[in-house]
Amino acid sequence: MAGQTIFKEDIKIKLKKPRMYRVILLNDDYTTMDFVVEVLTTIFHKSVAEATRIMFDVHQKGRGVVGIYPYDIALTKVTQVEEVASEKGFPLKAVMEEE
Ligand code: TYC
Repeated sequence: MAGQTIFKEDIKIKLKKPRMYRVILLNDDYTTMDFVVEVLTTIFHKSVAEATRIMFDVHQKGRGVVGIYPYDIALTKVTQVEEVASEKGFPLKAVMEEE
């Protein structure tokens, strides 16, 4: 409105924390260990040492958290895992769960 002053003190900025999602890798009997490490280094940017640790953890426990991301990024990573795995004929799967 013309002639009105908006005081800085009256402006409330609402910053909502984004909901975050765990990306979880699932074990299977067919995907090679090397391929899982490759997925973790390329798609999830883990070091080879960390990727190897996560891979063995998932291999032993059946599933494991790879990372926690906002929705779009988590979904992209889950989709990328599905894509690269099916290209190679591996059943490797990742799922996402809200934190
Ligand atoms: N269990 C697989 C094997 O023995 C290796 C593997 C690890 C597969 C982790 C998937 O998410 C996975 N070759």
